[in-house]
Amino acid sequence: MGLLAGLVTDLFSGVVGKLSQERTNGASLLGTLVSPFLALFLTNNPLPNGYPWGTLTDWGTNPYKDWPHTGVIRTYDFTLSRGVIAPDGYQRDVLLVNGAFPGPLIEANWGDKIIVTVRNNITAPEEGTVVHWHGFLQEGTPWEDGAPGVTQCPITPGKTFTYEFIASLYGTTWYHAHYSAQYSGGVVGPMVIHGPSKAKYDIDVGPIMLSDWYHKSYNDIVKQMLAPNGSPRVVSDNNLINGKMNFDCSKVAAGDTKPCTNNAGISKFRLKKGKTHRLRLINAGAEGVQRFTIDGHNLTVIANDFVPVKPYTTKVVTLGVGQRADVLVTANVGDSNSAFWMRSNLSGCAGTPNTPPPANQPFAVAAVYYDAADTSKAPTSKAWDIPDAVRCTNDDLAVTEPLFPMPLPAATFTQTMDISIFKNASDVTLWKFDGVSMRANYDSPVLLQANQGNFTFPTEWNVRNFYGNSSVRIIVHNNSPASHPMHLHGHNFYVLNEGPGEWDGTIVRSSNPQRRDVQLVRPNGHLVLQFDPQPGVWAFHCHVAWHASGGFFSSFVVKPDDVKRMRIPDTVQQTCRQWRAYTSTNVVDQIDSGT
Ligand SMILES: *[C@@H]1O[C@H](CO)[C@@H](O)[C@H](O)[C@H]1NC(C)=O
Ligand SMILES: *[C@@H]1O[C@H](CO)[C@@H](O)[C@H](O)[C@H]1NC(C)=O
Ligand SMILES: *[C@@H]1O[C@H](CO)[C@@H](O)[C@H](O)[C@H]1NC(C)=O
Ligand SMILES: *[C@@H]1O[C@H](CO)[C@@H](O)[C@H](O)[C@H]1NC(C)=O
Ligand SMILES: *[C@@H]1O[C@H](CO)[C@@H](O)[C@H](O)[C@H]1NC(C)=O
Ligand SMILES: *[C@@H]1O[C@H](CO)[C@@H](O)[C@H](O)[C@H]1NC(C)=O
Ligand SMILES: [Cu+2]
Repeated sequence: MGLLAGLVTDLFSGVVGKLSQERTNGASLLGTLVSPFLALFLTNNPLPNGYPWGTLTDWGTNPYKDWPHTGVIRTYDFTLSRGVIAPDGYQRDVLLVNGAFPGPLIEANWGDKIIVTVRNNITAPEEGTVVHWHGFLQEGTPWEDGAPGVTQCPITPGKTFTYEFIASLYGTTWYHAHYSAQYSGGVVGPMVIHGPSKAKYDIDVGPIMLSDWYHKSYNDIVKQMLAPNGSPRVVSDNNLINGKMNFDCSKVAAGDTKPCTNNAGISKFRLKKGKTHRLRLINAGAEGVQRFTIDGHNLTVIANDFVPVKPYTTKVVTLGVGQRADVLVTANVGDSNSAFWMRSNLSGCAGTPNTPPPANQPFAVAAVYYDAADTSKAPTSKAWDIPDAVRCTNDDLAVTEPLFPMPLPAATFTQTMDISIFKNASDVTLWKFDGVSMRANYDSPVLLQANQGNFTFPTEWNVRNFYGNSSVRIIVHNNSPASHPMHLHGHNFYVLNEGPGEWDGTIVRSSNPQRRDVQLVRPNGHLVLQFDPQPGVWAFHCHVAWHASGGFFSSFVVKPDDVKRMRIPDTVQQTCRQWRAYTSTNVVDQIDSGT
């Protein structure tokens, strides 16, 4: 008992952290008690009808057709650099956005324009980079999407690229590097787009980022995984809430001389007794499925990804990588001195019911304090007792109903895409998606070639052209014993059904199916989705960083005639010219698919 009790005490006793916030998270203040609540919206001038979005609503406005034209611009300057921090007490080399992990919050109102200048200051050694704005539709601006080899060339070390796009959807999302598995090394940050909400709440607690965490660099992980006879199974070392958690330093491998501090410090949150709070949950990890709870509290889900839903109450929210959930939590459990554990567990999702999670330490905790609670004391609450029957799937599609109803249109084309794992002739384990293991060409993005009117692509780019189809159905067959968070850029897709084995042809609530931008396909199961294309070239891939690295990635060309007519700003071509000039004198070791 002594050993186990010792371990539990270690992991749960970082309420007064042993390391400074600067040492654990650099310039980030997320997860500390000085991190402010968010305003319900940013003050614009004027405010028609009292809101930046005037009379538009989340229940009566079709957000794919109509959004506010605020004329307001939100400008951010990001510098990506190497740094050294210890998010869980184990010190390692990371990549930081403006010196912070997680990176700075981007905040805007629905309909604002967001302009972010990204400077690549990743040196010694140098790396290219690209930043993706997850979940934005990029209507008319697919070149701002940030997918290397798909929509742009990488940003050369020392150079900048300025992204400009309209926040035409609202809710909770994140940005992350999309170059190799770079984002798992630290290039991630939250985004909040304020918009209308039929569900009422008093306080916006802001982003809560959940992420598995690795003590090795992404470069070492990918190289090991993609070595001859390497294992496709990557195991994380820890699980973080807003970039923070403790680690049991006795678990550090013998011979590893990196400094490690027990009880580095966990995240803390403040709730106001009697008030209803909005929590913005984001799975910003590389691989693991998160199961999020707060002891004793119900969670009322009001949005999945960028899609407001009819509120439903649950004790646990399941999030695959890339997924978000906005939940309301009312602080009405106990008196104002109460404190509770917030928990996020990485779930064992590979195949059999008792598969251990792909993590050495899968249990993240944070402390939640009501107004008058002593924030130097650890909570003593007990975890919800939740049956763990289905751990690799999202909430039942029967309960996740969009607030703004949209009936499923007739599909004009159906494409089946199989997921499989194989060994290539060099004994390297890779993924195939619809028969191809993808490898991007950093020098030649699909979008720029398509814009020239050339739609003949090398097989290894794994491009599908859907021409003028108005609604495309995709049947994903998972012939692998792992679950995969499937993500389509530039769209909210309809989720028609998902389950084990083969699809039986039935559709869940065709009058108004769930829409979102990431959905889990379960091990050896199926996922059926459909999307109404908007012109561009859009990545469709598994969001597990390691699987995408192993080739589990495709791109969709849609409405090619419109793509040909697009007038792409010269800065996009300039980024390619800079990159080609750079790579003509520097060897870029493309260690994986590129994305
Ligand atoms: C660029 O990165 C280096 C560390 O690699 C850092 O010392 C320097 O401050 C960074 N520059 C900027 C402008 O952030
Ligand atoms: C949680 O929700 C359940 C079912 O809706 C309800 O019976 C229960 O009282 C709620 N608990 C709290 C603490 O609000
Ligand atoms: C999370 O893990 C804890 C053990 O630390 C367990 O008590 C709890 O039931 C788990 N929660 C879920 C939702 O699986
Ligand atoms: C197998 O895949 C690895 C990693 O992508 C690659 O470096 C190697 O060239 C491939 N081998 C063959 C024979 O295609
Ligand atoms: C179209 O692009 C491919 C490379 O993706 C190239 O091999 C081919 O020559 C190009 N065709 C034309 C007509 O330029
Ligand atoms: C839909 O896409 C398929 C697959 O590329 C193509 O064969 C078909 O012609 C497209 N239909 C229309 C109406 O463009
Ligand atoms: Cu995957």
